Amino acid sequence: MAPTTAARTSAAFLLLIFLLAVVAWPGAAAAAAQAGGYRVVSVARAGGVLSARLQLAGGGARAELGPDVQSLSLTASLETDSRLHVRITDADHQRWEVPQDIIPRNPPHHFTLAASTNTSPRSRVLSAATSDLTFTLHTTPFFRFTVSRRSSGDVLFDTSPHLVFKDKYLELTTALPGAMASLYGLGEHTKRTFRLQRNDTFTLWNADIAASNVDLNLYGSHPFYLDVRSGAGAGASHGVLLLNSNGMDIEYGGEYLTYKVIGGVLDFYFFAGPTPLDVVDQYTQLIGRPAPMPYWSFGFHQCRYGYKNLADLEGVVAGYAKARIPLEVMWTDIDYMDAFKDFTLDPVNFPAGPMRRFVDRLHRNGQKYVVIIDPGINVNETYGTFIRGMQQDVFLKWNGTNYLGKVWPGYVYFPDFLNPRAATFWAKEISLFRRTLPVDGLWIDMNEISNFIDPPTLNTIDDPPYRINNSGVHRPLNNKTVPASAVHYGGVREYDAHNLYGFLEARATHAALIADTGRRPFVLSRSTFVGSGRYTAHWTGDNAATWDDLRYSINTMLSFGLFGIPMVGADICGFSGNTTEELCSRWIQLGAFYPFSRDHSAIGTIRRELYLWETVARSARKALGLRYRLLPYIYTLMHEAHTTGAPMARPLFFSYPKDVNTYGVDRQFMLGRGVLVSPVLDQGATAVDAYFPAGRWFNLFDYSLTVASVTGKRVTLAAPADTVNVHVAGGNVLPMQRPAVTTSRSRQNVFHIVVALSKGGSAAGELFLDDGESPEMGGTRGKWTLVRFSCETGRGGATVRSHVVHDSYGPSQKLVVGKVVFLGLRSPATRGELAVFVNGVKAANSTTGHAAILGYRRGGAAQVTGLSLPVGKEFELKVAMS
Ligand code: MIG
Repeated sequence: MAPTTAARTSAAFLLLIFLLAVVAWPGAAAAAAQAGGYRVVSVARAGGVLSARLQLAGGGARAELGPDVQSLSLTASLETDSRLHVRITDADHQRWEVPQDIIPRNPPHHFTLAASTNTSPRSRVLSAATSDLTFTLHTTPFFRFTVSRRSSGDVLFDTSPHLVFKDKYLELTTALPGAMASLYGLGEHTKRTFRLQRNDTFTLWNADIAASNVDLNLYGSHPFYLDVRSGAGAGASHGVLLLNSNGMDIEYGGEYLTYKVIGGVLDFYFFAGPTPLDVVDQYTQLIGRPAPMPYWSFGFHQCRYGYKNLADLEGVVAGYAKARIPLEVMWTDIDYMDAFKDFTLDPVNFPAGPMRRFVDRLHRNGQKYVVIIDPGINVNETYGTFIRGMQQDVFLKWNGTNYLGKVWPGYVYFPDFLNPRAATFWAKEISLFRRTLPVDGLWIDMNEISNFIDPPTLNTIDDPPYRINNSGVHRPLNNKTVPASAVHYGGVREYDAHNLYGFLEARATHAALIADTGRRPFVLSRSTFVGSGRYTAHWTGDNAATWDDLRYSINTMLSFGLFGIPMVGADICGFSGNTTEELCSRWIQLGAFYPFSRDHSAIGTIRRELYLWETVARSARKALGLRYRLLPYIYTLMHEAHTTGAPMARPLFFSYPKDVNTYGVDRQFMLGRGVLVSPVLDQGATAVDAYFPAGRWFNLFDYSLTVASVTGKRVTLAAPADTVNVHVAGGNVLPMQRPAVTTSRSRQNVFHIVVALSKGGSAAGELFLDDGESPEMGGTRGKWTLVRFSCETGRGGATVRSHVVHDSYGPSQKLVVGKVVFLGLRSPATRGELAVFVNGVKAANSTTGHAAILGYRRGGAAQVTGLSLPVGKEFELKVAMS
């Protein structure tokens, strides 16, 4: 039937206004070639939630990708004073969404702010007095929306009218203010820079692709970015999450960002900031706070793929002891298993009895033991784990039967962790195994899921019409994983849940360890998703022993801090390929400051335990020595991460958001607020070009004042072979402790407080203490102590005060501060005129025997030693200058 004249006229009219819209919208030039777009047919507000119905207009777009969804529903709600939620989905059909138990969400109409709306002929504005975010729904001529910052008027998100919504293809573009916006996140990828570069596509589809490949989709999916704005009000930051587990390409063009997603819904969360720390706080409030990690996990870890037998392991442990390099945790890769079957031991090379005695010995020595497990369960009628898995029917299905994959043990079935029975099965297997070998943590690998079989692509689920840029060459979804058409518990398609597998396995493993040990679990997962930090640490996967990968490890580490997975590190000395003495030496100098510090390497490559070269051993002793001195500070950062989401390893701009020069810095990073690590990242280099934001910076190895500047400054630092540059910024108090070869010993040692004074003469910091292994960290049931330190300087001298915020951890009364080091103290008029007062009483060597000032150096380093101040008791220590 021919269309009526009226219909033809209105279609022509719509096309005209669409073209006008395209011209009006700045980033729309690229989109102009294709039609697409929706009209707003109704808008309503109820209880602070704006709802709208959108109707397809303009004849649809990209017909080759399937028919458009005719009618969409949109809801926008200001869920908290710093979080805006915008969800767009099919108005008439339910679609796949990330399950509530993975990321619990507020149901719409609940817990939203009392918002108001303003209506103009062209738009509808949702805002609230307490929210800095404003949502604007534009109705004319086509639907689009903007998110802006009320306080500055800055437009943060500005969608194009070119919205595409099909069953297997969603597309949305937002305009960005070019170089005024610095973006970070959108992982997991190995990138050459931490700040995202324009004209790049970020593909998210979990894959077993070695991290040594730059720019490819790797093991995890995190569709979250942090946007830091320059210009007036520099440093204003916000975050954007697209909560969606389907495969996607995100194209970043500088002036725009386009999401091309192959399923689910458009579920956006905007986090108002305005500081970078605020953004991760708000983000982890939604996705879950990072799990506390046990104290021991901040010690140094040694691993290798290819340890031959128990004697080999024992030799490595002995090698560390002999070299006096701290070794906290010994690891074993798949080599320990009987024919690579999970929860078994190779009876010849890693026999149960001797292995048990080995682990007991490690434990007696204050050391720990961690092993790997893979998800694939060998199909083998004589294998207990397999038999029990079959009985409990826990495996992933395909075409009505268990999906048969292939990994190290040969043919395998994969536990379907969407099935609650799988978590129960898994917990039982872990518990049984721990009766044979009481491992302290578990390393879960290959959980993308990695499959040695390439399943055939049979239908449009395995091979949808839009091919994301999988593996950089638009490989089918099934490539080296289970089929997208495999079916999980509840009928969920692998197509939708693929990116969740690692998350679910980590959750099950975490729960299993808590249940079996009653202690704080340590889980290390290769594959991750939004919220995985609630359960697991992450390592960056298979890097190569190259100088490039040494460098890029900082980018990935910092990205995972943004993703709410602060416990992260790369394989120190490089995984694949042969490392060199120099590379390994520089790598431990950097890796000693990864939150998760582990040396690991691939089978068939040269060994790289740190004691194997004298120069590497020297670097290790020096760098790890500082790490162990800093453990109280690092562990306090874990508590901060757990309570506020703050990354442990952070980009410089987290501490100096107004300094735009920091936005591109990725060859240095900070631990917490105040410690700056400036490693050597180039072969042959014996100096480092380091950037120091304004302020005073003191070298943490020799306490010298390196920089004092009212502006940011580039400085060339000497970095001889055994040296890594680590500085503390004036204004910080660092709790430190005398080091030891294990953390259980260093934890008993005397504390040293380093007070790095700002130019104004003040400093602050805190110390968190607990037993390091109770499941809860802080909180209402836990036993813990939090002490805040502050220092003020006046004409009379400098006074350090401790304020006990909370104290239910008994040993805080026995552990003592033995030394306070002042950095940047104003020089006394004449030498030797410093006096110490402890809680108002003058402490002199001769009279009290308790405190003495040892030396005063240029740059203002003075130390007070011989103290014995219980950590859990408030004290005041004054250094007076007469
Ligand atoms: O197919 O378990 O990323 O750390 O050593 C390789 C052997 C499987 C990949 C991990 C790597 C580990 C290796 N694994």
